[in-house]
Amino acid sequence: MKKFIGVALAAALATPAWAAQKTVTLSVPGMSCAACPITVKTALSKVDGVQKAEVSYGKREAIVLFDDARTNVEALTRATANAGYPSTVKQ
Ligand SMILES: [Cu+2]
Repeated sequence: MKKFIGVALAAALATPAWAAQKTVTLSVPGMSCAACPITVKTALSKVDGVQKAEVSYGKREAIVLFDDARTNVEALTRATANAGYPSTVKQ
């Protein structure tokens, strides 16, 4: 228990004070079957700084929660493109 608290504290201290969680919605028009969102989600989840990725096949979009001190929207769209699904930011 004591060790767990120490680790959590170290992680909290390592996070810069200006780090902010941001959410972005990406349009991913290339998804063509129910398995595609799994590939997109895996690609987004592998990006360092991504906390959560929700991919909707029906809407052809991905909602990504990320730490903007560790990654950015460009890295996210690059990750989906590298997985075979180019994406753009949905306004
Ligand atoms: Cu598919």
